[in-house]
Amino acid sequence: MFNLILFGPPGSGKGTQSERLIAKYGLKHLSTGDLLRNEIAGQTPLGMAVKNLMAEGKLVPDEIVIEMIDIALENNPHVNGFLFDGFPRTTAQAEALDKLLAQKGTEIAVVLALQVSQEELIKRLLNRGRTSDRSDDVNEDIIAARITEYEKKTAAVADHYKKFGKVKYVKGEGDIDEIFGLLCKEIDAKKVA
Ligand code: B4P
Repeated sequence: MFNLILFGPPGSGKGTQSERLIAKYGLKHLSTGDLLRNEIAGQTPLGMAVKNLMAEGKLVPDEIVIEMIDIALENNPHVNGFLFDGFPRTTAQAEALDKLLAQKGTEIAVVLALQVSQEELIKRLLNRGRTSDRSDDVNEDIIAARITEYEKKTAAVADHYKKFGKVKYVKGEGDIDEIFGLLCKEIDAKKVA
């Protein structure tokens, strides 16, 4: 199994690049953002519980996302590997993921960390807010709250995986195809190693 984490601040291109990577490498895409938005769209009790937090740009509680990932791993026993997008977002989530994968006799092969300036992140998210129905992209205050959550709680996830030498930084600004090429280069290097 080849499991990777696509890491980066909100708007760094995780969702965009994930779509291409899963098509090329045949990985199962697990985006906690998508899973949570599906719960909201389906008006499930879980969706109702997280709706306001997400709209305010705050992270949802660790127990909720860890449980969602646990179920998703159980439901996909025969895949080539997983691409985790937007998860883990806290050190507690990273430790839980490592444990769940170890129970299945596998681990994270690489963490690809997209690097994008704050100015560009805000520009991209406001732009998406104009064309999508994502309530967390509509104004600069909510976007700033998401970036603050990232700095306070999520940036530490890279430090967690750095301890195991698993983090590779990739320039996340510029042409989407070019960034995809850089990500593929890192994955291919890991696959032959
Ligand atoms: P996510 O759904 O993960 O959303 P995101 O961080 O905003 O990034 P996303 O992947 O959507 O955007 P992308 O960078 O691809 O999270 C949303 C919320 O869910 C969180 O705030 C939180 O509340 C909750 N949540 C999710 N997971 C959680 C967890 N594990 N724990 C707790 N809470 C959790 O793209 C952004 C825009 O940039 C797009 O419009 C795209 O077209 C554009 N773009 C991409 N690449 C570009 C490029 N190279 N050049 C120009 N534009 C580009």
